[in-house]
Amino acid sequence: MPETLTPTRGSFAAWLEACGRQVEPALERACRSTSLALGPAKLRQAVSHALLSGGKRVRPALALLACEAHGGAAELALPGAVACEMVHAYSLVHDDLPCMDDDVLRRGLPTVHVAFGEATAVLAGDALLGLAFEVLAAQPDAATARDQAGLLAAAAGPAGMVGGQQLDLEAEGRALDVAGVAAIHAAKTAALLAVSLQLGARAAGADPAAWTAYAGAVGRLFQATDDLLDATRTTAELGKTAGKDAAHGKATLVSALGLEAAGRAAQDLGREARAALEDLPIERHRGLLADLPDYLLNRCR
Ligand code: GRG
Repeated sequence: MPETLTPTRGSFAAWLEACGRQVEPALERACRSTSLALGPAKLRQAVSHALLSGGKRVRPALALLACEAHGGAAELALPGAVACEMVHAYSLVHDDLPCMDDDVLRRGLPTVHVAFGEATAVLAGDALLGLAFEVLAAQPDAATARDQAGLLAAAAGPAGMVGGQQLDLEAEGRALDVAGVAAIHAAKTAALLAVSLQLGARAAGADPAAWTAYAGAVGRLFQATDDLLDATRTTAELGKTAGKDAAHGKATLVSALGLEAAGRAAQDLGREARAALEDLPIERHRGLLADLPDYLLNRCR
């Protein structure tokens, strides 16, 4: 059995930190070893700004965790981990554009369109999406690459993240009920978080479908806590503009339920995730996966 990245400590925060030591160099390597290295200098800089300027790296950490949970070596999951983070970085660049959420601050730094101009920001997002699939395609095992590419494309596309963003835009200024908000969360945010776990499972040769319930609940919990953070934290704490959801009339868990009930709904999602964990056919890391909902419920950025 391969050595684990960390012992099976129950703290997801410690896991995230340990993963960073593998993920950050892998992201840097991907910038050097893909066709990005052949692109124009300004585009390379904009992509690097989007991809290498911090971030919690939750999606890569989930990919590595699911792979190890099935007994696979963490590095087997690195291509999927890098691909998910590239899609995530692209979504943030496009989400921050003036035609979308129009934000100037991300991870405590100017957003890509502020630093490099709007047109280059659009192209940097486009480049990151292509690079994600380039990274998957470069894997030696063709069946893994094909399966992971299909899963990631579905999660990122019209029935997943991009479709969720469309629903999110259409919901601005409208009073959605909690089911409407949950549908947006499932597509806009949960799909990519869930597929991060699923790509990790596939890297270990396991069936990604087994993760559907746990991963979906964790993904929706992630956006639920994002809604709560936006309503309760400061811009300095978040490294991105706080209070934007209310200012833009966004349909969120907080707008649908109020702050207290939104907190309770988030707790319910945590319970849903822990219940789904019981059914996962994994060999290890149950403690870390059980701690993940608590990490999300207690995070402050
Ligand atoms: C295709 C033009 C075009 C636009 C697409 C896909 C898209 C725009 C937006 C995706 C939706 C989106 C940005 C959802 C937000 C998800 C979310 C909670 C992001 C924050 O993730 P964290 O907290 O961020 O992991 P860090 O900075 O830590 O990586």
